[in-house]
Amino acid sequence: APETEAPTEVPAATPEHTRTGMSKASLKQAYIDNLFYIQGRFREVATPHDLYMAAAFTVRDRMLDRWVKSAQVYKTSHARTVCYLSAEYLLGPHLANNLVNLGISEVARRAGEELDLDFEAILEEEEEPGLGNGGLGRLAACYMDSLATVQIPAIGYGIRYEFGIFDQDIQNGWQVERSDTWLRNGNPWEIPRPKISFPVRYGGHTEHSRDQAGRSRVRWVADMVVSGVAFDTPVLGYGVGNVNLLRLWKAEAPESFDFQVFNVGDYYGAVHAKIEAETISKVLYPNDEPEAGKELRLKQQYFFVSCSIQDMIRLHLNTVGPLETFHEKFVAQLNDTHPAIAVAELMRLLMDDHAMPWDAAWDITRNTFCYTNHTLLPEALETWSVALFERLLPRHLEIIYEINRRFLDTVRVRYLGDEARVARMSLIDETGGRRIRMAHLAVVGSRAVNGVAALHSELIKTTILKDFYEMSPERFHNVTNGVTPRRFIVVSNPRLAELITEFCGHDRWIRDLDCLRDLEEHAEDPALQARWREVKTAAKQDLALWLSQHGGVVLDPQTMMFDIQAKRMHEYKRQHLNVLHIIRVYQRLKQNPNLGMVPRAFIFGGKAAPGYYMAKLMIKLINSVAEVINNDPQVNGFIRVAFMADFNVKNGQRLYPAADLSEQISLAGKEASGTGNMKFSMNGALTVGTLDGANIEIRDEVGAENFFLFGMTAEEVRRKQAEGYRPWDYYHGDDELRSDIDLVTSGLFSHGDTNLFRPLADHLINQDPFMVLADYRAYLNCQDRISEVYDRPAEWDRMSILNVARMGKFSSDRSIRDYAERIWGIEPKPIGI
Ligand code: GLS
Repeated sequence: APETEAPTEVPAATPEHTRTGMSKASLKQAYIDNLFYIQGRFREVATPHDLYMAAAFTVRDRMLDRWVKSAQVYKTSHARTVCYLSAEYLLGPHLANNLVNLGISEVARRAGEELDLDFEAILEEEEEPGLGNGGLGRLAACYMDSLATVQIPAIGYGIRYEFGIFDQDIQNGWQVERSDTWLRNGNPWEIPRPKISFPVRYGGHTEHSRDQAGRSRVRWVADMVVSGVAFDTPVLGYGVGNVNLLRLWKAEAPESFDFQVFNVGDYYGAVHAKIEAETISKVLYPNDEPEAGKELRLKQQYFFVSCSIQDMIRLHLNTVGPLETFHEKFVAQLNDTHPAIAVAELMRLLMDDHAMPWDAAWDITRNTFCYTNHTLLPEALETWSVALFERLLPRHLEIIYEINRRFLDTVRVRYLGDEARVARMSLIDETGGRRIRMAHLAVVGSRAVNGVAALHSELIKTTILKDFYEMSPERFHNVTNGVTPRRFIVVSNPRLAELITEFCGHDRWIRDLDCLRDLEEHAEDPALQARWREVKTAAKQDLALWLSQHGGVVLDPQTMMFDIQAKRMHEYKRQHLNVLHIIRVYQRLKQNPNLGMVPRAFIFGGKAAPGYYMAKLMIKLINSVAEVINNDPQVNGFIRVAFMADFNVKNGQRLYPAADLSEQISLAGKEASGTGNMKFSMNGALTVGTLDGANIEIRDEVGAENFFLFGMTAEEVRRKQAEGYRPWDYYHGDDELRSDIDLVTSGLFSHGDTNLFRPLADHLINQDPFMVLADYRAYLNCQDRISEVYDRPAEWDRMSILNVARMGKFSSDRSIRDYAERIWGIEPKPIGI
């Protein structure tokens, strides 16, 4: 195409230029070409999806250009590489994020305008890969972004689930799950690598023998084999040339048909085997459900771990050479215990396939892995029955037994006669049915163990891993979680990003979030405050418009405080405490319609695990309360309640910018870190929160005076539980509390049905495992204080600005630098543009 742009544009485009050039002209030409050559369409007949695909390919070409260069540098320099092993990656939409990281958002937008494209509609067209449940999976995605940005060579390994986290509909107030079909229309961001594929075996038995040198050898004769095929997604860092690799495995039958079976005539048997193989990467398991009998889940874990370790060994043999230096080339981070079987798998491959003696193999293994714990909740600590292991992974069970035998011997020598300790530390839980403790396997097989926030890392040492900490304290660390400011400020809140850049006088904060401190000096500047408020109100308007179009709730962004709780539905996160506050305000307004109060919109979002009854009932309660309040003209000028269906990354990006108040109200000691707390605060929301997880550090950073604290400390919780907590006493000792709970079961919110919410109320009054009643009064008092401050805009704005200014610590870039320096021992490998 003839070049008609300004002289600064590239000259007459060569094919190379239009394929990868960053000028507006190149982008336009590339877009048209991609629409034509990849989608087989021209502008006039293209569907919205065609238009999106062409945009995605145009962006992807520019990433691949950098990717190839990164791969070359990494390979020739034998760069030490982080392998992040995670069963979940909650990636969110790629297109807008990749445009930002490439630094071409603006020019692409202008190119789109000149092509008469609706840019927003194209972005909306993307289906997000929801390959994770919540915080843990999203953290993995943030870390992939930061690894590339901080220029650390890395591979993220995981599973290419055909169905990610379910889509949530709300019908009659209840959650209804729909299967997520994100791959239905194709995924332009991934590159299939059919030639990078590994066999993964299950079942069968082992045969022990001796080789000619008299060394013992083991052969595992499996009875099922599937093939793991790599699908690669490039992950580009912000403003750098580094592109890392996210390699997700898809399970396939080794051949399209099993010819042996086919030849003896069992055609349908062969087809069945193929289906069984493909089932392994079919669907992501929702968490918060009983683990019982989920054989497929264990198969999934072993599947992606085995493929990943085999791939690492292949890479090592191809580039570096002898496996004795494997741990110098790679460090493998276990994202929770889901990939913990990797410890036994690396041992197996080194010993059985590469004839390495136990001690050498163990040395390498122990120096390769590091383990991150993400939860203290007992029901989330993975164990697998020995019987299941024996059936599915007989060789691994032998290896685990041997690891355990050797390990427990060291425990015995260290703690003479303390057999109770030996039993507690064993990899096998012998109480009840025999079960393998995956966290113990992960700890014993790792060189470093970390929690995800300061409090959580301390609690690990005093509770679930106390014995291990006492034995080797030097292996325990804390790395506080972080989130990427690219996605959670620049992409989701461009107005705020621009305002920050204007007042800081630079945009360095995007890669060095500590630079946000430059805002502090403007915190009381009326000019900034006015603009700050405009930006917040505009985001609230966007959200209000969206909510009114999706679900029909009308909120007033001008007058109402937007009070938002968005996260998975779980009793420990205490959405019901929030609801009790809403009911209290409602009752106050009914008693005194002239109550002068700050109008509030209470907004919720979050999925419940399909099998978690109480969490689903909480969703129903929120929607039922919403229905009554929103339709009551006596109060609905002051309060409204909205439940945003299908909280995912994309919808989260609509919520974070619009929040005035962020609800982080878990029972102290239960939320390992939380990361939503960081996303809200980075977008100028003030937090109402307990001293739990990263809330504590957020409060330390932003200043106690800029944080609304309430509730018991983890230590107070522990003491109260030890003394015997009696929620009944709170219920009877506080008239307002009793009246709020009684209103839940009165039938008001359930069209006269007094049974519907009875299980929830009874559970609170009688058990209340997460101490909602004990924190109720403190929460209400705090909320009253919040309303008062909100009434003083200059004070609120100042607090909001200071929250943003002091969020530097919570960039995932900082977390990754912490890991790199303190845990991995790995240096950046900068690649220029
Ligand atoms: C989680 C924790 O519950 C969160 O507090 C934490 O922020 C997240 C990432 O570390 O990990 N653990 C878990 O099993 N799911 C989570 O979201």
